[in-house]
Amino acid sequence: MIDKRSPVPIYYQIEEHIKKMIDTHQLKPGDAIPSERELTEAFQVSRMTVRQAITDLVNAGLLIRKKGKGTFVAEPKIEQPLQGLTSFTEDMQRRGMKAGAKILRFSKIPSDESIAQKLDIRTGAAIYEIKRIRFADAEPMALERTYLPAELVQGLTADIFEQSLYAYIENVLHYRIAHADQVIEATTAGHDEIEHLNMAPGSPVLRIHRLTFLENGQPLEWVDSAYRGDRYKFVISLKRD
Ligand code: 16G
Repeated sequence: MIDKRSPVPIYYQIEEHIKKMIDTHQLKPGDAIPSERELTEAFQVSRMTVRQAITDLVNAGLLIRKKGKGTFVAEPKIEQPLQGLTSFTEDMQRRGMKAGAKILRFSKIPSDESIAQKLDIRTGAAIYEIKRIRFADAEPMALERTYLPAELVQGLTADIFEQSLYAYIENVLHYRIAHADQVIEATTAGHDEIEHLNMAPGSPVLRIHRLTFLENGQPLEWVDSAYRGDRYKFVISLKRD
């Protein structure tokens, strides 16, 4: 399985070998992979070579190193389609997972200039500010800060955000959510993500900004969220016209 005369570097051949075992389910999420020593003996290569292969797979998110315990096969990342304006709750339901939320902040405050501009309200007008952790089953996936114009969505309470905001907007307030502008960029975990998403300092985070509009063109929400880079990937199918 490892060809030492091949021009393909040996560490790369080991990576491909482990990847294949994951793809073919010989190694499943949560399984421990053999120790460096065992792999060194099995492949008859240096420990450095084995370590390089494993480090690459850890960096690619396919394996996880747990201090003092060993190296394990990672859970596959959640694939989030980029088409369609959906809520976190709907996304989880579609995957057969349970959406959860933990509210860290719920307050009604005067908007600063920057949020006011985005929500197209005057500076100082009341807004709701909600900070919550979003869970897929019991696993924390994202940290979300949501800002809504208080005049538009009167009577909001914290428990609405433990369930689905979009369900409340559509089924109780009977507004039609129409479209959104969204930006995704790569960053690393800050203090908040390290604390609330159980991430190690420096871990990758996908930061997403969403400005959502109602059918009449009025901005409904400005959302600043951070998704775990080790658990999420975004997919889209493209058509050339
Ligand atoms: C998603 C949206 C967020 C929206 C929330 C409503 C992104 C990046 N963000 O998390 O803008 O407020 O869904 O979810 O997709 P809910 O209806 O489950 O409360």
